[in-house]
Amino acid sequence: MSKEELFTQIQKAIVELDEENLTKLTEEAIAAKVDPVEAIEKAYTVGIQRVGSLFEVGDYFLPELIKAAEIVKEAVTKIEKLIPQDKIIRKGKIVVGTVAGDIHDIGKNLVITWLSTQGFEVVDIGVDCPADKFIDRALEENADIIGASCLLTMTAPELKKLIERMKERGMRERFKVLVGGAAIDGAWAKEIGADGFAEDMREAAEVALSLLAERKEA
Ligand code: B1M
Repeated sequence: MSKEELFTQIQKAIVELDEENLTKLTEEAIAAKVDPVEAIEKAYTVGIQRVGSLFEVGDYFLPELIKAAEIVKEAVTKIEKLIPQDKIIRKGKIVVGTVAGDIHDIGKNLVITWLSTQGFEVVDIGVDCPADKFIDRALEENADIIGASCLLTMTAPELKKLIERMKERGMRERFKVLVGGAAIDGAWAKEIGADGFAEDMREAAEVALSLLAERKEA
């Protein structure tokens, strides 16, 4: 099977919630030593986004959304192991979580994996994190950057709250703030005063690196 065909089959297995086939196809992808990031972006992410669209139009319901998330999470955990580690230098420390009220973590976990493989030390603070949890952990860990993920329009104001809480606590200059997730864009990130926005996991590492450089210059 060609790589393109394999990716199409993976997307199809996700949309059909066919766990057995997805496991088989994921093993095939691993045996074929596919580029893990390409597979994540072009096969698994596209598949779960299609499930999201079916949910949005009412063809799929919450149980289907949950099932799709479970099988994608498991498959991505296996594929991620193919990502080579950049162990040369520790570039910086980043505390990453999903905002309060939001339990989506597939994208956050991918961002964490990618940042880790790019030389960042990452502290995962989980999902449903209030603003103070980000700040407290960043202080405890002596982090350089706070990274916040947000998938729901309803919880996007939590990102604004995070910046405001940092200001209230006199911490705004202490940490750089990187935000991302399907519910927001670069314009919103700018509007709330975040230091950086990233569309995907690769961009997250690029932006985190530039934020680190800005910190060192300051
Ligand atoms: Co939900 N969900 N969900 N969901 N879900 C969305 C987000 C939605 C768009 C689906 C839809 O209607 N089309 C919609 C939100 C609409 C909106 O607000 N605009 C939605 C909804 C409505 C809900 C519920 C409210 C449904 C309900 O209960 N009625 C509910 C909310 C629960 C809650 O959080 N309180 C809910 C629940 C769930 C599940 C639990 C079933 C499951 C999540 C399981 C899990 O994460 N463990 C789920 C899923 C799977 C989705 C979709 C289908 C897929 C999300 C995903 O994993 N994408 C999603 C539809 C969609 O996104 N199109 C949807 C794949 C992942 C690789 O991409 O997360 O975007 P993503 O991450 C990317 C980038 O965004 C970026 O990099 C990542 C990797 O490249 N990125 C960052 C992410 N975080 C970043 C942080 C950074 C930088 C980049 O810096 C720190």
